[in-house]
Amino acid sequence: MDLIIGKLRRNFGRDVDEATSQQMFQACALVVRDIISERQLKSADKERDEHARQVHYLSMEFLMGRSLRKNAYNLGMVKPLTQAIEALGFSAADLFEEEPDAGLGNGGLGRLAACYLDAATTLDIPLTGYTICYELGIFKQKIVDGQQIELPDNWLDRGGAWLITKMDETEEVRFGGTVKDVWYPDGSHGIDHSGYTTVLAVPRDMQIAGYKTNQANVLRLWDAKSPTPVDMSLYSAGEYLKAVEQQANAEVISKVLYPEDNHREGKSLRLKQQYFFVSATVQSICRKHKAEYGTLRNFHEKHVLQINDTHPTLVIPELMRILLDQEGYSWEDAWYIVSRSVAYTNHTVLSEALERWPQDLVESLLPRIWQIIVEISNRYQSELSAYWNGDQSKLEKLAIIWGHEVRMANLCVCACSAVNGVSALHTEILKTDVFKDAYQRQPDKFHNVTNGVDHRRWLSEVNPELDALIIDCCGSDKYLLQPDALTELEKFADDAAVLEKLADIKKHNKARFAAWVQRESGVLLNTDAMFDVQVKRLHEYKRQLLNALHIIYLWQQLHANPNFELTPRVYLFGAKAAPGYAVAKEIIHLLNSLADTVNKDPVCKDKLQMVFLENYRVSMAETLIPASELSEQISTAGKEASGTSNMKFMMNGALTIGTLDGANVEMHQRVGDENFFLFGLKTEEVNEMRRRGYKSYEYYMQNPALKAVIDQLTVGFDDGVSYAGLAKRLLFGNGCPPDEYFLLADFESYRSAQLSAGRTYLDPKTWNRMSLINIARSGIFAADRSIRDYADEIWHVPHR
Ligand code: 26V
Repeated sequence: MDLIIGKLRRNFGRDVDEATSQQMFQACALVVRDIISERQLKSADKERDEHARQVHYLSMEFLMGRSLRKNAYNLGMVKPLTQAIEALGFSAADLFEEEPDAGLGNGGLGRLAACYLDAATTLDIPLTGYTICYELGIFKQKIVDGQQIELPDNWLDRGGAWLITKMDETEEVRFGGTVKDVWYPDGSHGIDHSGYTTVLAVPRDMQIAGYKTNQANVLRLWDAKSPTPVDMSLYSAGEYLKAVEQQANAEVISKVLYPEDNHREGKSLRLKQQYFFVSATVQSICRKHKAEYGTLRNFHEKHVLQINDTHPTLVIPELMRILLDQEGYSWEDAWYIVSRSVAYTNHTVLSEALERWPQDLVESLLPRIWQIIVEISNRYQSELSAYWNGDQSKLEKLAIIWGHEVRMANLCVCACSAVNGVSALHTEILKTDVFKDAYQRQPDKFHNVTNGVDHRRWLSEVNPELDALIIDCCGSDKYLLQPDALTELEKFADDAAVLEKLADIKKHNKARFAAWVQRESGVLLNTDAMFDVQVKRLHEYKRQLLNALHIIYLWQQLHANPNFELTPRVYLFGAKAAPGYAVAKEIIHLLNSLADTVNKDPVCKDKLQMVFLENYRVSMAETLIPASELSEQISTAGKEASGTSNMKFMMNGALTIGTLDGANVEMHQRVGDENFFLFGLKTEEVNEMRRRGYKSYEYYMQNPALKAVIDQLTVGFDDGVSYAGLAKRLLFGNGCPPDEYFLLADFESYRSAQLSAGRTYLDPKTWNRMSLINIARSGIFAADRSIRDYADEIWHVPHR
């Protein structure tokens, strides 16, 4: 308590009775930060003394969410912190709500990185995360007249309390200019790079605490700064505007997170962002390594650089550049080190998301890096040509540079010691399809590491009552460090008292979430109905539209037949659309039009409610997921690499209605048909139908109920807006194949799975038993398990 008071006085010049809750939040954050900092310094000293091997996790995104309660949790001080806050006259719960989400990510990929920081630290692995210190995180979503509006997310004013700026560890990153070969008198070769623009990369470190360990790690966020605040030479020449412009050009690099998710955006600013954070990161690692060892010869023995999706691929040529140009190593020596230091995780098979950069952009922005890529590409071509006896079709598919573009995934596959997918099915698709030929040539390079989530955050912290029940049943909190121990819960699958408690907990969580929604938006949720939830980025492959079509069907049936069988439902949606993704935005509009219509319709009263939750984000998920009963994981088979919210729902006792896609396959395998509402085409069937020429129109013509639903899109709803465009897209396509994601083909199967979920819900004993089994078998989806897999199979580092 004294520590908090001290921070208030020294940092804000306020006594407790004058402090705003924002200042109070920041004071608490600073106190907690100090504690982690001390630990972090000790961890770093120990690692240096022991010359420990280190992991570096490079990711354009870390979707951290809030940190105060989480850090307190890991330090075992939630109780004392809460007591101190309350003793000072504040509500702890309200104070935790004061913290803005650190929204430095789009969705699953960024949130996964955040979960992995926690797990690696908890497992005593020296791991550093690297990303960009975006001034603006993922945009804030507002719904106005049913449509998405984007607002800037200025998180740093308060969220900045977690960051420690290390000016003395600033790195310089160079863009543009020209490169010339130089030969020195001794016959050696060098590179002269001139006319470049320098941008400073200033580290702002976030300290990461582990659970029940003294280990602490760092997430390093690079902030872009201009080397001269305003270039005075230009200023005196009367070029004031030019000087200011130069500064703005440098600092714009860390201004904003690109909000495209699973879609390529060939903008030069995005490439600048990638090189900026990668170059700063590699230089920083090399600088520390040289200070410790005096040479980079043993670099690969001491470091592994994990490339999170292809966004940080430029680490490969950047490390080559340092070894060649600064250390003067031969190409062979440099390649030996680089290829043993990097590993790549693929997170998507969508072809529109696979990164390719135009040659002229790379060449003009990064002339030296371009030369190195060309050399890597040429050498790879010769190797492949020898292996495939010059088979052009293979060479074309595997090429790094092709059609004046650089293909980042192929560069990763070429250079990395390990390539992994993020679920069993996804890895299988990588091996048999996306990277088929590379796999055939080097099968040992390919691994699977199924994703996992931080179960301490996503179960214990956000669902304290469930945490207490588990501890009570299992006799200890062992599951927190050994998630597999959750299986002990299964002994209680037929224990009526435990099942009832489980149901009570869900009820409380529903009430808590409903109260939150009412406070935030005034909407009143029917807590007696089943909470059926689909929250994730809006993308056609995730099929929010299939869910909507089914709701239209229910609504029509209620009209046609007052006795229509329907278990009361509240359908909850949350989804942000990429600002430039028109179809996704239209689907959001549809969800809102439909929700308005359904909610006002007397025939739906107490039976059917539908709510679009504005601005879905990590902190919303933390109260929503514990309150959820049915988890919608309904992507077209073969499209969702893994999914991670599916795991969070499972841990919190929601049942899944889902396709055999991503990690759903492994969830279904663990709980069996009887504890999962499975539906839809399988990956192979989807591929087969695509080969044969899928005709969605036939489903439309042969199923009158489905036809009525699609026709309703054209007619529209109460607000008079027509969604004919979406109907046309489903039936005829529009610059794309008709119904590219097989909604019509899966409709009947989805309808019947929905019906079955509804019926099961009416039998609480069965439902609660299924729920308990899902929780008990969810341990395998803890991030601790994933990180152990990475540590053993890819990083080769010890762990607890
Ligand atoms: C791609 C791009 C392309 C360029 C513009 C910006 C941008 C931003 C993000 C991405 C990443 C797309 C890949 C992705 O997010 N994959 C998701 O990864 C999750 C964690 O492995 C996984 O659970 C999801 O299934 C997968 O869609």
